[in-house]
Amino acid sequence: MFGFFSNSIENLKKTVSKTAQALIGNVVDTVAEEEEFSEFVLDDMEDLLISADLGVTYAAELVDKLRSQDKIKPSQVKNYLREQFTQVLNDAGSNRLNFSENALNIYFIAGVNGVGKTTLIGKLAYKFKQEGKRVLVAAADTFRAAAEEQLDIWSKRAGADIVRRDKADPASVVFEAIQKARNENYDVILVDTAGRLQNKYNLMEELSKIKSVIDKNAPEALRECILVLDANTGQNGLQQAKVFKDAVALTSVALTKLDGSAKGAIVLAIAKEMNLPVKLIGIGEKMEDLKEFNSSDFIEALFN
Ligand SMILES: Nc1nc2c(ncn2[C@@H]2O[C@H](COP(=O)(O)OP(=O)(O)OP(=O)(O)O)[C@@H](O)[C@H]2O)c(=O)[nH]1
Ligand SMILES: [Mg+2]
Repeated sequence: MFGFFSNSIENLKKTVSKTAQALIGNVVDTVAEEEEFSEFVLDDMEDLLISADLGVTYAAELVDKLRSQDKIKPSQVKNYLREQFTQVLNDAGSNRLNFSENALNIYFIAGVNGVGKTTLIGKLAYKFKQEGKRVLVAAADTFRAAAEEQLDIWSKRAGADIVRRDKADPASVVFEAIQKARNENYDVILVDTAGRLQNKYNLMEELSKIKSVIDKNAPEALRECILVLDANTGQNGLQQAKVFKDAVALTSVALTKLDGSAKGAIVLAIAKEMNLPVKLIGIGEKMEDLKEFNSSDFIEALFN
């Protein structure tokens, strides 16, 4: 599917190099030369995993497994982490973006303000256009003054069409987009939503209202509810994921701004704590800077 964006492991390695150092390099440097997993060594390891943004619970779990065994030696710590991380990513489910040929595909995009929702939609619109699809974007962020204009610019750039109604109710914009897509045979609707309203409660209310318009009018077309997270927010992203998961049934995560981030371990924390697969990664501000996330490539890039 993503042939157009296919990228070498070498580029991915560059993207995750800071994460690899924080998460694996530092642990290996500290642990591998030790004779055994003493309490002292295990404490150091736990601290390093936590500061790499793996999360307190997950870091403790990884260290506890080493505490209660004597088969794995400190010199094998890299391999141990590799096995653990591989399993967690596999358990969280497939990384492939759901898509059905010859049907309408709706992607609902949510996340707090500034994480990169609108940019992701521009990139996704472009990707689908490159694949010859008919793409409609729905400007359901009617709260922030410049939001619709920004989406308009992205959709023109990508060659997609847009439904926008200044200051209208976001749910009605999505309703209209679904009608238009049906009447005019679109393949894809990308729904852009607000990242900030008067308060968090209002935002969650609005998101579930938009979601229920889709559930009522095109339940068979809803392909993904994607939470967009900024890789640099680290553990804070996990808190965001919990709030959004309660409001709308998330199916996957898009991790943006992974370029240059040292906090890419959030991919693992999200898989572990939320059981959500990361499906897309943003690695820059340009239209082409979107990649399909692939667990085994990610592991490969982290560990080699
Ligand atoms: N480096 C980098 N910057 C990104 C990436 N994705 C988005 N950005 C930048 O992040 C900033 C915010 O992006 P938006 O797409 O406007 O974020 P948003 O979530 O729609 O924001 P709101 O509509 O205010 O909620 C912009 O300056 C983007 O260029 C990425 O993958 N890498
Ligand atoms: Mg936006």
